[in-house]
Amino acid sequence: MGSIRVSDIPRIDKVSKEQFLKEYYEPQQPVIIEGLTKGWPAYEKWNLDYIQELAGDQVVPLYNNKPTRGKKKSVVPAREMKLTDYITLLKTEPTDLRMFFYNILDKMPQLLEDFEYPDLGLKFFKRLPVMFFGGKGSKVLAHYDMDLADLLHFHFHGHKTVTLFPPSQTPNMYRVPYTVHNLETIDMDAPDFKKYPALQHLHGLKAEMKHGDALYMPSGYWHYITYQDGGFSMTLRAFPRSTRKLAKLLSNVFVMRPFENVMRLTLGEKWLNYKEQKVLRKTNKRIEKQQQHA
Ligand SMILES: O=C(O)CCC(=O)C(=O)O
Repeated sequence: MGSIRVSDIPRIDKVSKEQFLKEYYEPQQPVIIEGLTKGWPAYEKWNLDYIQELAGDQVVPLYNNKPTRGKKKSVVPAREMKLTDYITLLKTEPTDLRMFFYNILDKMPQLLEDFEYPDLGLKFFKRLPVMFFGGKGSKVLAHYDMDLADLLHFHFHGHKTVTLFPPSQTPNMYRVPYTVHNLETIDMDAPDFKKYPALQHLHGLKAEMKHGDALYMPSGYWHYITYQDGGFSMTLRAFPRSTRKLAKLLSNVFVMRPFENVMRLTLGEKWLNYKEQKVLRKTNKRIEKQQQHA
């Protein structure tokens, strides 16, 4: 066992549009902007009690930390619950139950009055402001977003730890073919370097996000998250503008994902095992060769 090398994600209080574009967007550098939400009503209002009051009656799909196996689609809820009961759980005990990609526009439009799209030069896709909820101890598997959007990720209520890796480190992440996540058997907090030697070559960026923090996650960045307390976040996204990334976005969403779901539904476990063994073998062979030539 070991631990993955990390440095701190830089923190700033404020940033102008020009400075953001030059120092963060163009070089694709993550940053936490602490002051961005301070003038928003959300900064004062958004906590678990407020969401419980606002939308407690909704029945919501919840996902746990266990990967879906066998002849099932890649993303299947573990259970459904009334939001009010789920939030009570978040406030009172650890749970691995999470809720994700909950569209504010469709599900909690009142929240739109509490925040604004920051003027940072990003062209936000305003149809998709989405929320994520997690219980104390819940984990989000290392992945990147298949739409390759530049993301502004805001956290509310409590703390969570976020670790990022740039797209250039994908060869050492053990990405499962036809997906955007890495091997589910890897524990990124206590990685087994004997079994997964490529992880020793990673160098991540880490931060503990607190209420109101805004994290800029550049396009294609891997993120791995552990909730330290029950809490929630909101992500605003700006789709890529380059033709190469747009083509990749379309192929991820309309070719890769449907293909993966068909293979899962027809071959199930056989398909999953084949892909997992393939990435493990291929990555470890490359690392072994590198070591022989070092
Ligand atoms: O914080 C979470 O629960 C997940 C966030 C995430 O994966 C995202 O914004 O893309």
